[in-house]
Amino acid sequence: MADLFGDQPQGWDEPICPGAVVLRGFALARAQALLDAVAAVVAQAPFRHMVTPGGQRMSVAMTGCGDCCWISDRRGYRYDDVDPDSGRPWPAMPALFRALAEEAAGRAGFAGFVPDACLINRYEPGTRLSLHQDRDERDLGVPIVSVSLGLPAQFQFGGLARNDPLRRIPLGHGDVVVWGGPARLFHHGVLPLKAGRHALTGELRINLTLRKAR
Ligand code: MD3
Ligand code: FE
Repeated sequence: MADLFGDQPQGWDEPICPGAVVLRGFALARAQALLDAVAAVVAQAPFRHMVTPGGQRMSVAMTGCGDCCWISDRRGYRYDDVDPDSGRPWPAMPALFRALAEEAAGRAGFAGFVPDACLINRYEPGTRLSLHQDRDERDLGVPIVSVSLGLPAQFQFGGLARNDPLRRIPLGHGDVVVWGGPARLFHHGVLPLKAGRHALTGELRINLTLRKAR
C-alpha cells in the first residue's frame, strides 16, 4: 500500500492562521511513551490546582518539568525553577518531550526550537481553561508547541485583542499545534471537556505545552 503520510510520522498538516499549524496525529506513535514520561514527572511533582492572583482555584490541574515551570498563586503568574509544593527543582524535561517539540517546530518553520519548560495540564470532564494569552515567557518571538493526549477537546482562539472573534478547533489524541509568529500572542482557551473514555488516559485529557521561558 502507498505511504499515505509521506515523510510525516503520521497525520497531516492543517494551517490555521499565519504562524499557527495543527499537525494532526504528529505525536500518535509516541503517545504511550509520552504518557509514561508524564507519569514519571507526576511521581516527582504531583498535579495540583493552582490559584489565580484573584484567588480562584483553577479547574485544570497542572504540573510541569524542565529548568523552570509556569506557576500561579496570589502573588501572580511567573516561571519558577522550584516547585512551590515540594521546595525542590522541577523534574528534568524528558528527552522525548524536547525531541518531539523540536521536530514539530521545525516542521512548522521554526527550526532550532529548544524548550526549557513544559507545563502539563490535566482536564477532567467539565474542566475548562478560560481565554488568556501566554506572555510570561522572555522571548515572545519563540513559538509554543502543544501536544494533546487522551480525550478530545474544543480549543478556541481569537486574536491579539480579547474581544476579537473566536474560532473553534477540535484537538484530539496525538494532535500537535505550533503557535508562533503573528499567532504567538493570540488569546486562546479550552471549552469544558465533554465526558468520555480514552483507551490510554481513561476519563482525562492531558495537554503538554513546550515553551522557551528564559
Ligand atoms: C495559542 N493550554 O497551557 S494548548 C496553556 O489545551 C494552554 O491545555 C491549552 O493554553 C490546553 O497555556 C491550549 C494550545 C496553545 C498553547 C499556547 C498558545 C495555544 C496557544 C500560545 C499562543 C497562542
Ligand atoms: Fe495558553
